[in-house]
Amino acid sequence: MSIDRIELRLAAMPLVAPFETSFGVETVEEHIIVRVDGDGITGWGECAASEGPWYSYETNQTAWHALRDFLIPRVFENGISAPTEFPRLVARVRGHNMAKAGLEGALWDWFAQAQNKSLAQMFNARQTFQREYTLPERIVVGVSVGLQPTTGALLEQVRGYLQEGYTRVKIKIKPGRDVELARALRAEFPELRLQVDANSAYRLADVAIFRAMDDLNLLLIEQPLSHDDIFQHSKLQRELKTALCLDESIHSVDDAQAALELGACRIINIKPGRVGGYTKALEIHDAAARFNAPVWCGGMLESGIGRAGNVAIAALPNFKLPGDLSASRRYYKQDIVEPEFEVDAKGTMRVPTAPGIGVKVVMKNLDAVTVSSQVFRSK
Ligand code: OSB
Ligand code: MG
Repeated sequence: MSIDRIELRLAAMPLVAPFETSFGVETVEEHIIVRVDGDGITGWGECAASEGPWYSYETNQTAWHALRDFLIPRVFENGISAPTEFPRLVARVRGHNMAKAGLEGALWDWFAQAQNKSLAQMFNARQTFQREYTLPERIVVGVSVGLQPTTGALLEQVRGYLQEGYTRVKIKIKPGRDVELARALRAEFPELRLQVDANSAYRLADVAIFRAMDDLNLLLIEQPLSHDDIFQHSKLQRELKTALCLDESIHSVDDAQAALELGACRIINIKPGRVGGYTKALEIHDAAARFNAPVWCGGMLESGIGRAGNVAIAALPNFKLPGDLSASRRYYKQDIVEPEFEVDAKGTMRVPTAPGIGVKVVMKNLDAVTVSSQVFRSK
């Protein structure tokens, strides 16, 4: 079995509505789509980096560079016989986790199809938390709602999502737009499973803001402090009843262990892109379980290609909280896969069962959003 062709495409996908966080606004999501071919099988992956280095230092340009000059040549030179080998194969490349994850995701899809298994089955076979675990047909998912121009507009957005079936809502906060938003939502929806995400916008000195949210029965507070901090978060967690959850700060299983041992958080947001792919995500899933710490699957506004793998991994047993895995239509007018991802009236999503990512890439739709592409071949 061998992969002899790899293609990168920069895809610019217009969002149905601008997505605003404490670090900026996005109106078009640009992601690199990775295609691997060999032995008549095509595998697809998605790199979650974006245009600018706002959420992480990676951008589409740095990811393209890492893929073209280091990661793709490594796969061609060395060959690969299982996607779980990928992290070791590219370990010499420091960082560039999103670039790695884009290629690794395509390899997972390729190998899963070669074995006629779904990604969820592949992942379940590798997790060590509950060996005899039966995969669910559907998982409960959540929706991440960006900052809105007014509190009224936020309430209206959330009401709309609840009507669509979502049962867990995350709102973005930033200094000046925090306690008041959380309070307004709590007053309007007393039973709602609600959480907030600060995307690193605060300092430890802002502890009073988090104390003010401590009685709102939030599921968690996500990444309040610096994107590269663990220690200050451990100090903040000691001041609060509400669980902290780290996103930006966790890049590896070592980071996850350090954070849990230090008490910097009680919950971890696993984004396969941020941690360098599904193999690493599985390790963090297992490590968190040993600390009795639940994990959930974060999102980077992925198209159906990246979403498929995220939904598959979110079906594992220690993904105990609903992920940021919303319906295709919450992000895009038209997804690049078929069938699109849908959320039912109970706020659940089907876990694909067909081989590989389990959804078909619609070439016409992908071509329509492709801005540039490059093909690489093994010698
Ligand atoms: O912090 O979780 C985040 C989107 C882009 C960058 C960072 C984040 C997010 C989200 C959206 O919250 C999650 C989704 O894909 O629905
Ligand atoms: Mg986050």
